[in-house]
Amino acid sequence: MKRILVTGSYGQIGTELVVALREKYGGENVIATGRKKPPEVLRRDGPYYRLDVLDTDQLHTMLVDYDIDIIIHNASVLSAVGEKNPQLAYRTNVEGSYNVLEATRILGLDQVMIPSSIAAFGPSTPKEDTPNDVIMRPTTAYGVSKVFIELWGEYYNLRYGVDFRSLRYPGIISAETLPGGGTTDYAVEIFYEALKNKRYTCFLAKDARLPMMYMPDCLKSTIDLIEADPEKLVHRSFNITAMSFTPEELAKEIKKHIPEFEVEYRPDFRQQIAESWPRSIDDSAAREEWGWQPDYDLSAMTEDMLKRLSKKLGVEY
Ligand code: AKB
Repeated sequence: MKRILVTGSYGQIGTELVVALREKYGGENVIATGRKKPPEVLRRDGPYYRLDVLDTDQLHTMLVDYDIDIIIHNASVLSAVGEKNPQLAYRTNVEGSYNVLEATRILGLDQVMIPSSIAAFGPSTPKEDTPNDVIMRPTTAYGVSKVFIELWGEYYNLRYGVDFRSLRYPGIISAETLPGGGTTDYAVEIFYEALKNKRYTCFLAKDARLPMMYMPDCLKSTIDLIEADPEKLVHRSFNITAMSFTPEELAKEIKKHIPEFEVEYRPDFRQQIAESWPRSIDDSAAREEWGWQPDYDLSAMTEDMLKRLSKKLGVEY
């Protein structure tokens, strides 16, 4: 059985990914790490430690002491926080990922997975059905850091045979842990506000269409790519998507379940970030090379989100 270490385990994706990995590979084989206090769900079924990936000694020691085969490096500063503090985005995303790739190379780990994002694309990228291999000139600190990760990872794959894999996540919608500091965060916040207050003020324009994915699909795609046969991989960084919608379309879908729900649109600086990203994504490379297939569309995701969140918040609708 492979032993996996996950960084950024206490974030939106990390929390649910560790739970899913532990179900599949066994609690003791999945080490959760992060810099915050771990949520209860991660303290129950397996080891958890404080780890700062900028501390290379600590990183190498942990990888050796716990006999790690695969590292999934989820720790990242997202787009909106990155625009407020580009230097922090550089240190965390670029230096942190460099340290993880170096550790993988030096220690000879079996595999390293570092997520990328639709933010790796920029205003000069075709916006509709954005192909896997296309011009990438992002205009955010976060996007620039993601291009570095993809290119450095692919370089290590070619030069040293490091088994680097990456997914360009779209906005991820989930009911367990809130996202922090992204441009697509509205698509999670809107559900909380719809259930709690029946009102939401959206920080993106009503027609800001972006690619999105529900958490169960995010987990499935991540585990599928980790397990994909390396012989079949032509690419190392993959577009991935499940749906694309605007805030207005999402609000309309929620209104089918909560008719009194009202949304006001007050775009802030995040609108400009959204405008620099693709509106829809072509993920045919992922489908062809490792059989990617999403399960949730907008209506299935909305129904499930409302069901789970209403239970969690103790609110009827
Ligand atoms: C963000 O909005 O910054 C992230 C992303 C799309 O990578 N959710």
